[in-house]
Amino acid sequence: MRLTRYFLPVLKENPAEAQIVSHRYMLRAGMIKQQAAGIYSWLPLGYRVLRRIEEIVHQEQVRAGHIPLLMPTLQPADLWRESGRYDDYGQEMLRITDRQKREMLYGPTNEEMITDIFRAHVNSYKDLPLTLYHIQWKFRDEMRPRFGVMRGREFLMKDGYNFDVDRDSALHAYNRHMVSYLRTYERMGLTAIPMRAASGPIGGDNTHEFLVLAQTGESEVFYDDRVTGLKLGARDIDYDDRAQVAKVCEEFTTLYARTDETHDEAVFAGVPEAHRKVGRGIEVGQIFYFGTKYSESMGATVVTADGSRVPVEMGSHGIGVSRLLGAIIEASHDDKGIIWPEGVTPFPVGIVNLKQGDGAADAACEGLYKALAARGLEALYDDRDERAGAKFATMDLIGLPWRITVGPRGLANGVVEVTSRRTGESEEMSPEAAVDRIAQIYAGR
Ligand code: 5CA
Repeated sequence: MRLTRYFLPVLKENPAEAQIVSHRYMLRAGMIKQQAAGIYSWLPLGYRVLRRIEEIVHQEQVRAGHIPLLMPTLQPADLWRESGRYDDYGQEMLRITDRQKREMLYGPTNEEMITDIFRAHVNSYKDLPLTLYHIQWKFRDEMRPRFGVMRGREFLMKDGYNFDVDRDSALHAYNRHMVSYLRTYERMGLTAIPMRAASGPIGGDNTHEFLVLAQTGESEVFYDDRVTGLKLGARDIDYDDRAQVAKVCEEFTTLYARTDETHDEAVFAGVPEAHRKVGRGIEVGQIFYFGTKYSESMGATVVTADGSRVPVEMGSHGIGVSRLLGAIIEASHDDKGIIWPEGVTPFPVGIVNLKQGDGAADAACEGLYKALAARGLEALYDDRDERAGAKFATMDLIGLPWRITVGPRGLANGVVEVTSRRTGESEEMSPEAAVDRIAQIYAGR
């Protein structure tokens, strides 16, 4: 993408309404625009990151054997009357009446609708296990929408629902989600710690939240700091292997890590003092096992091997897709701007032309741009007629992890400069070597 042809409405001033760094940088980098309290347009740069995050979520869900579909944002109120949640949900639910005077709502979550789909089409244990998920906009009329996309009213969520014939299978589905989430967050450059949590309006007795440690997080968290060193890494997971999946979950949930809702001082006191930490965290996901709460009230049953009919065992599992942009920025920035992890960056690399209009510099930039494209890498080429300082400031603000700087002086010696946004370190090399270097960094992504 050539910057002169792009739409990147960068702000020079700090927007007064933004209280936390991620919100500030998302506005300044021209990623989002507020349209109403807690409701945002996703401008091209923000939309690219959002799509990238969605893609990673999809890949890891499919890898775990879960199946994507898409349910609507609007739902009939009657479904929610069946589960009893229509009245329970209170003012957070946005209620709408259509022209036929039918009561509708903008879905805050989809347990009822997915149970309705299930009961219409599945009848036998032979069709199980089944996990369906979607990535869809939700609406919750939050009392205090704030911090930009962190606590929006309209927000993008991945929500998945497992259907199993018995409790053990449903717990395996729970564990599968935990492991797939660990991998999802790691690919985004995040350490998200599963913490024992409370279930709230979703219900159920087994639930974990995934928290990214950050001073600006809304949740108070209590943990043994050795959990922050756990990594799933590239280990090979067989999602059908119940024992293996359970073992990974055990590894990640044995050390003390809880939110204030489930915190227990007496148990916490058992953590060696040097490792006992109290901090704040951003909740980027939550998984629930709730058994037959919805299947019983809504009549979603299956015939078992012995011919009896039982309500199906369920759980639901969410990732805050739009919130993740804020969480990633909170975890990865400096005073100049965002530092995108390679996994989610809107563009893999930026090209800065120090002297637009100089024949050699322009030709070298074009050459780099095309050579990168041929390797499947879309660079953001700053081809504006601007001072070098302004170009660097824009690149630093929008946070592309790598920058190639091209100027007449370097070119006279046959080199360009490759700079890491994270470390600030630069290295001179030939344009060909620069393309190889960037391609190598992103190989296998
Ligand atoms: N049905 C279940 C799981 S599918 C559910 O709704 N879970 S949830 O309430 O925990 O939401 C899932 C995730 O969505 C949360 O972990 C959080 O990351 C994100 N989320 C929730 N509310 C908001 C909000 N107002 N703004 C942005 N993200 C939100």
